[in-house]
Amino acid sequence: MRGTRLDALVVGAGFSGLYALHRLRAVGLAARLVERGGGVGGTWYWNRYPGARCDIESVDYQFSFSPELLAEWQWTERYAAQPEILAYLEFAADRLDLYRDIELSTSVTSARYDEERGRWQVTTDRGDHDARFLVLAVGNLSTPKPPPFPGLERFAGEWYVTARWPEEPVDLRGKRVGVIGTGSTGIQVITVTAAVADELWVFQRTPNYSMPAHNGPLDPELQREVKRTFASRRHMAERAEAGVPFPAPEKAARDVGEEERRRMYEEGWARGGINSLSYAFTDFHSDEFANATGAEFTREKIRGIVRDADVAELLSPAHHIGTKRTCVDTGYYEVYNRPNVHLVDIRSAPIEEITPRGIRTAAAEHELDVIVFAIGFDAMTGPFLDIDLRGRGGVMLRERWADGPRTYLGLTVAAFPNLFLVTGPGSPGVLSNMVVSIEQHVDWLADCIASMRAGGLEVIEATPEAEEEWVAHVAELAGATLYPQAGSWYVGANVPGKPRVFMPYVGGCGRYRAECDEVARAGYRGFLLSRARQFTSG
Ligand code: FAD
Ligand code: N01
Repeated sequence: MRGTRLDALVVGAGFSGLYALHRLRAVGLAARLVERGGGVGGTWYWNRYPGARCDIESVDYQFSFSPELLAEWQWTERYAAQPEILAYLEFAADRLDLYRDIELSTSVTSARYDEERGRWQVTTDRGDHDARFLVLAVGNLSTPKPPPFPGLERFAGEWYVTARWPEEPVDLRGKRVGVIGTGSTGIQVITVTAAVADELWVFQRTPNYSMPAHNGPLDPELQREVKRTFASRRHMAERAEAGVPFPAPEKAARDVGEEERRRMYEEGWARGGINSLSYAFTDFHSDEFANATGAEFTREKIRGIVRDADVAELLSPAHHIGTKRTCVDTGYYEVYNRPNVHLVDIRSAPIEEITPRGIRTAAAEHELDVIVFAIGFDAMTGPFLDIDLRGRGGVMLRERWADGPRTYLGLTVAAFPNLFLVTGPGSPGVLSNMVVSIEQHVDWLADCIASMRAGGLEVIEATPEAEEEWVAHVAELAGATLYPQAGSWYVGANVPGKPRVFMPYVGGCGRYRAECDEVARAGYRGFLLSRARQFTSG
């Protein structure tokens, strides 16, 4: 088994894979890309559910590397909807002439590192590839959780998983719809569906904090200004904690009085967006008091919007705000004032089964025409572990990560030479504007490969010591915050049996970038680099 001989194989055609293919070509590699979906776009190809849109402002949630793309593309809204982001990625693939090296409707099933030849043998469901470098741009929210409820096969109505929403339109008008899940996805589906469904039943296990989007058409003048100043805007985002171009907070919550705190939160709420409140104070994610002020402010807002006090109470989250990804909405809490929307608390009365007629909880049976599963993803590790990956000596990634993922810089794994992960565990990706993290990761790995080629080197591999140190560093940073305390997908708590390890790097995009740059400047410190099988320490 050898297959098509390549310098690099990229897996995944979302933001990450498209940019990786472009950059690897630019450094002179014969590269190809394989993608499971029938089109490019990744997240934005699969998540066609009603209400899907970004929670980072459109003008920041786009590529920065190409002046041509930037000049030509016009965003229509402050937060673009899924069809527009998908169209943007198709436009980018077209303009960058990527399609000729993309194989769609193709899944990588396994990849084995051949030590003798220093190459990856990759198996797909449509043929094999033989590549020097393997770039897994497989996403971290791309393996949806299958519905775990007994009886689903007997349900007489229609049912949909949000991240596998069909391409043909689904008509929810006049139907009795049940939505399970109130994360970012559920909140978007619920808000839009409430206006069209006859009756909407929301099955909520845990409420989430949601900030107003204040979405609307993008002012053309503002867009022109953004284009004109884009380089400095992106430069600021790249050095900020969350990859967005806002100045870092300067004060701790205790440094200001209650009145001033409230004023700052009100200002944030009026501005809207995912960082409405969290950008107020330096210690928002690390100090109990600071965090409690933001959480209580939001709960007050919920009580102010939702007229039924019992429903408002049920919608009020108890976890530390921001330690699960904060949602962004357009009228979410308001939908609970509608007579056709019913909140079902499945914390106190869990779902027992799906019946032919609907959903039965421990308290009642709800008759439904449609069930929507917005129950999330096997996040961060799922897409990597779905592939049977074997490194040096046949070691399996599934075994190496049995107690939780281990990476060096979130980009590489010891014993898996010439393998690069994009936004892997141990990277700041999921806590940031992902496009900013993706561009940084891809630039770093492409520069690394270019520098290897310039030096006549063929193999790069993280040392176990460097990996160990990085894992400890990621855990230490997280331990100084409130993040690990939440039962979130960041710690694997949403998938039964998954190791409870806090996976993202919480030090922020700016610090992470500096650390990666320093590793490169020091001759790829923490890596072994070799010509053939003769290693030289980096
Ligand atoms: P993806 O877009 O997930 O692409 C990975 C691709 O790899 C997929 O198409 C998948 O089919 C393919 N793939 C996986 N495994 C295989 C395999 N074995 N073989 C072949 N192909 C494979 N982030 C933000 O920063 N801001 C936002 O506003 C935002 N909104 C989001 C909204 C939704 C609904 C979701 C689910 C996520 C959102 N995210 C957001 C996160 C989002 O995933 C990233 O912003 C970004 O789109 C990820 O790009 P990617 O290329 O890394 O991964
Ligand atoms: O998934 P989630 P998501 N029985 O895991 C519930 C990004 N994103 O798809 O919390 C009953 O957050 C679960 O309840 P609980 C963003 O990064 C962004 O919504 O486990 N309920 C929860 O309510 C986001 O964080 C946007 O108690 C079950 C929900 O389902 C990430 O993707 C839009 C259950 C899952 O929430 C994932 O978001 C969409 C069960 N067995 C996604 N299992 C933007 O706006 C799960 N739940 C940009």
